[in-house]
Amino acid sequence: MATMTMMAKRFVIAGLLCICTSIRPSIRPSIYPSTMSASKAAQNLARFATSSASTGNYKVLVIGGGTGGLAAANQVYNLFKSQGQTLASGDIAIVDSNPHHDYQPGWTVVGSGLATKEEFRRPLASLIPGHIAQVHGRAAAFEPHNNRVILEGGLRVGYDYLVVAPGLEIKYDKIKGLSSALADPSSSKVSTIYSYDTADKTFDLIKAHRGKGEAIFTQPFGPVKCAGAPQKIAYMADSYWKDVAKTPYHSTFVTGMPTMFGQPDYSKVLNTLRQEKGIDAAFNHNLVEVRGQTAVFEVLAGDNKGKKVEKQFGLLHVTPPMGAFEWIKKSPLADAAGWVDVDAGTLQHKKFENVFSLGDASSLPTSKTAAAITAEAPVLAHNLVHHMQTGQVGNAIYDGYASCPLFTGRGELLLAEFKYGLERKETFGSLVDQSKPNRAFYHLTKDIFPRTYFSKMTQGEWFGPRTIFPPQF
Ligand code: UQ1
Repeated sequence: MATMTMMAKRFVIAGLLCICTSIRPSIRPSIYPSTMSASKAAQNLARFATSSASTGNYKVLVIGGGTGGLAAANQVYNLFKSQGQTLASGDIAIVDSNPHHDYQPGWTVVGSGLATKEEFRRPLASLIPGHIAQVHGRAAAFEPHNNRVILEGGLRVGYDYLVVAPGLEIKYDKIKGLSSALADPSSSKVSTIYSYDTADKTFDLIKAHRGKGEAIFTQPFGPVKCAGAPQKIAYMADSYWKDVAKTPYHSTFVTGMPTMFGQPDYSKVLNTLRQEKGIDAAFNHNLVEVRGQTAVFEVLAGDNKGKKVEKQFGLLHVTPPMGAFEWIKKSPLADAAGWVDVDAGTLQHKKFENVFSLGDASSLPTSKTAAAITAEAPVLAHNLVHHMQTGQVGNAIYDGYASCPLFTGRGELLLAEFKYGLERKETFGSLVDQSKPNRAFYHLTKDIFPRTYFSKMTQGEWFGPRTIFPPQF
């Protein structure tokens, strides 16, 4: 009977996964109600169209061709189109000098030896449709009072509306000795899945590890993108050594944070899971130096606060500290921590009404994940377009939805989903217990999401769980 129920649940989830991948969510008018007549809207648009795109003044300028930038640029374009007011080719531009776009959630899969890093890389230009321009440059400063962005090299680009989505900076240099240890391809036993360059080195090290010395997996104190990834790779390595290589090993998760995960329910589950797997842990221990095969940690809390602890390792997986880009930090757009200071609900800048932000660079007090973008981008697009058309920000409110699909081993994944206030907001919660790892979610994340990402999400045609339950703005 229990098996029957499990089979029925699996059947329902499999059905839902099919729906997820087969629905082509053409922007439904019900999601984006037109609030004014087309002619009125055209007049308002003309008010903002200060000069043609070819002179370098764009109606909507998007900083960053990453997950947030691509989703936002396309959703703004698609939204106008759905209202019968197609923007001219080049009215929207994306500023990015990167020749590539990487599906970064895939790097855990690469580090686990289950895919190559090339599978998750595309030429950036191939993801930017012809009607959206690409400015090949790197933003270096903002002049929001003049509606201008300054690029490296001094070029000034004007805009009517600005979307800031350049991501965050990985601060390798905050850990002494880390950069050189990572760069060393052979002798060093140090790697990270947080970089295209070393994601595959991670699996090389895991494969070569024969239990000689402790395997240490670190997480820094402070925000990092995909905050579950530091422990995901520990579980995937554990699973490889236990089930595939069948080698003896001893591994430890050493984190600068006080708990396994920010959301307390999932944190409890993950801590139990970690203990069951026999992975040791040290909390409030922040990696500060890598010296040969010695890792130095600073203790951040408790009786030993401020003390340094040294640990020898046979393998070290580092999650480097991360933070806002310095050029954003010193700009008028930044909050005290350097994030782009936007309203947590509307995604509009708190001081400059024609500036919006989403993703890792934003001050949104939620997890920095690709899944969060699925909920942020439609809110941003609706509110920005409404402002272009009426001079008032729209009424769409982001609830903080973010998700962390946590690989807990080969063939199992815990789908953590939550919103502001760390309240769980589970898509499949009425069908399955999302506080337990599940094989269907493993395949959804490993096999289906990457395809959905490149075919739909980067084109502004994917709304995550909202694809099934469309938002009502
Ligand atoms: C999602 O939509 C998505 O985009 C393709 C992901 O990949 C980056 C995700 O990891 C998650 C969790 C979602 C959310 C969607 C559902 C159906 C839970």
